This record gives sequence, C-alpha cells and structure tokens, in this order.
Amino acid sequence: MKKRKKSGDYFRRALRLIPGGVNSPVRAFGAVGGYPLFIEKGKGSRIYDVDGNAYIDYVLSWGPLILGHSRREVIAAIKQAAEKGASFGAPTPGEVMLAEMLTAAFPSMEQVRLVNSGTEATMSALRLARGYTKKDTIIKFEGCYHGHSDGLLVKAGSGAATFGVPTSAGVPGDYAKHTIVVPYNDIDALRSVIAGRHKQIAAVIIEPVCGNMGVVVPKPDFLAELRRITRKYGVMLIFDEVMTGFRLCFGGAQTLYGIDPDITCLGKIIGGGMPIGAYGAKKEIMAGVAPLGPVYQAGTLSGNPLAVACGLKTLQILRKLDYNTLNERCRRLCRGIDDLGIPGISTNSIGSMFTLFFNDGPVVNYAAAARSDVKKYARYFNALLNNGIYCAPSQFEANFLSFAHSDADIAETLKTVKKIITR
Ligand code: KE4
Repeated sequence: MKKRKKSGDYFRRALRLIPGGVNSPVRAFGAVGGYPLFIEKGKGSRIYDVDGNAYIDYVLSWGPLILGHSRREVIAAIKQAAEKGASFGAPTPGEVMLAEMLTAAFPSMEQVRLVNSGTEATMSALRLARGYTKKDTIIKFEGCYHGHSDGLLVKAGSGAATFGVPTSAGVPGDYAKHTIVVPYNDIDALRSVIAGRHKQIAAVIIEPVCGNMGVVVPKPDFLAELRRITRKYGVMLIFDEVMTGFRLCFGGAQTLYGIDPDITCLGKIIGGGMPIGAYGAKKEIMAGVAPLGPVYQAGTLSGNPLAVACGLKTLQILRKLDYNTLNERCRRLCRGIDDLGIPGISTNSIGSMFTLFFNDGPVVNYAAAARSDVKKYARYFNALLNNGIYCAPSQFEANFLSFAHSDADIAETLKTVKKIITR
C-alpha cells in the first residue's frame, strides 16, 4: 500500500480554499473514492506524487502530453520563450507559425483562431455557426463532452430528440432548449431530427471519436452519413477534435476517417500541456469572426507566447514521429486484456486512447457505457494506483499512451492489470 500522507495533507489544506479541493471536478476522485494525488513532477511516462511515489501515467493531463512529461526540447522551448516575456497582448511570430502548422495538418481549416481552452474553442465555434447560418438550434450527442459552456451542459429531455434539459445548475432552461441531444452512433435519430427541423438547426457538434463516455468509436459510415445529411440540409458540421486532434494521427479523426467538417475545434496536444484551444474553418466562414465579421470572440491571453512555444515545439517533434509505434503499444495492451477473456470486462481503443469497461460490451453509445459497473471500476482504479499505475479516475474517461511509454511499461501494466482483474 503506497504511503500518500503528504497528498492527504495538501488535500485537507486545499479543501479549505478550493471547491472540492481541486480546480477541475474530475480530479477530485469522486468516482473512485479516496483523495487525489498531489503531483510533484512528471518525467517521460511517469508522474511522481508529493510522497515520492512513481506511477506510469495513462492520464497525461487528459491527453496533451503525447510526447510524455518534461520532454527536454519542449521544456527548453518554454524556457527560451519565458526569457523574452510572458505575454504581450499583441501578435507574435509564434502565433503565425502555429497557425501555419495547424492549417497544414487540417486542410479543412484555411484559417484558425487561437483561444485558451477547449471550452472556449467549442463555445466560439457554435457562436460562429449560429452567426453564419442565422439559426439558433444545435445538436449534440449523448455522452459527448465539449467543455462547460452553458448551451453544451445539456442532456436529452424526455424522449430521444426533444429539446435538452440542463445537466448543471445555473444553466437557464432557455439556453438548454436550443440544444437537441441524440444518441451517439444513431444515424436514424440524427436523420429524423435534421429532416424535421433543419430550418432551425445551425450545427451538429460531435466528438468524431468519443473519449468522454470512455472511448467509443463511430460505427462504420456513421461519420460519412452524418456529413452527407448535414450537407444535404444546410446544417454545419463541427468536429470537436480537442482530444482527437494530433492524437489519432497528425491530422486527427477527420484525416483518419476522410471527413471534411465545416468547423474544427482543437486543444490539449496543440498546447503541449499549456493552456490553449483553437477553432478553424474555410476562409469564407472565418470571415464572420471579429474583427472581420459580426461574430465576437476575444481573449487577453489568446495565442500566449509560452503556450504557443510549447505547442509549436510539441507539434514539430510529433510531425516526425511514427504513430504506428505508439498505436501498436496501445493495441498490445488492449489485446492483452481482451485475451484474458474475463466476463464483464471489455476494452474500446483506437490509436493511442483506450478505456477498460466493466461491461460485457459492445459499448457503442452512452446508454451502453452507463451499464458499466462503476464500483468495480473504482476498485480496479485503486488497485492499479497501489501498484504504481495511474489511470483515469472515472470509468467514463479515456486513457492515453505517450511516445515515452516503453515496451517495458506496457508489459508491467499488463502484468498488473492481469493480477488485479483475475484475482
Ligand atoms: P477544456 O476546456 O477542458 O480545455 O476542454 C474541454 C473539452 C472539449 N472537448 C473535448 C472532446 C474534451 O475532452 C474536453 C475536455 N476533456 C476533459 C477530459 N475528458 C478535461 C478534463 C477536465 O475536465 O478536467
């Protein structure tokens, strides 16, 4: 049993000053019990808590650290940028270079605007879609998470395709009613909503591969059919690639599946672990964004030079790496778990993101994911933690590999997972 006394001390201090002791809810270990680790440092595939315990890290700050922690060249780039100053509130050369990198990797984007988080990216993308189409209603999919802007904290009302109801206090019903929620992977539900209401629907927003109900991949042709239907009815298609962008491959899910969305949202990896987000589209659509057009969006620290330097260096390194080596390790890990053939356990994985579900599967949407045994997941999570492996502290999250995860890490993880789930 690992000693985690100092984390407990910090948590008690934090609880007095920070709601739930954390600056983002999922970090509070509410779904798995106990108290969160307070992290001292990260290096390569590992993080180290304040009690000196080491963990193979499969959270990687919820995705951004695809190169692993504290990659030498990335830290050097941040230090070099910091020497010149933290922020100017004026354009800098790095922002142009990052815009060139992003639009080259995502040809559906001819122009891109940097913001400070994935939430800002999706919130701005929806405002742009509404401004461009002059329609107010949007469609999201059950189980997809796009950040915490009001109109997206919405769940399906009674009946599959009625107007949404808020999932959070403080969201006026008047906001939620503009959001329709349909089941992920249900193209018939999507088609009937759009056919019936396309005159009011500005956009559909989707995680093209979902990570926020645990990993759930689109059924064959789901995304292609989604693109066909939205194009047919004049509804914009927004790909939220905050998690999948530069994760599944250098060009994200849209490159992997060959889909051309109208607007793309990015985050996480493009900042290499520092605060950043972005949204982009064809020039004609981005012409609607202030100061060019009437859709207002702004940010004091948008394009922050340190975040840009960190993200740019990350992508410059990433561009030269072979994703097959990364993805093969993820496949090996998940295949090793599946080959154990344990009833009530299944894995979903794609690229270098995976979820072990306490669920017979197949987990193809939120209703299926919700049937998972979250108590078993909590026990599994804590057993992994006590054996030096840090996975997502919730059944309904994705886990990630980095280029720093070695064959030995995978072998150790598989051995530990086997010991835990077969006992
Ligand atoms: P941020 O505002 O947290 O940078 O991004 C919001 C967001 C948007 N779109 C997708 C697909 C996302 O996964 C996220 C954020 N992901 C969660 C983890 N599932 C962040 C972790 C957290 O909330 O602390």
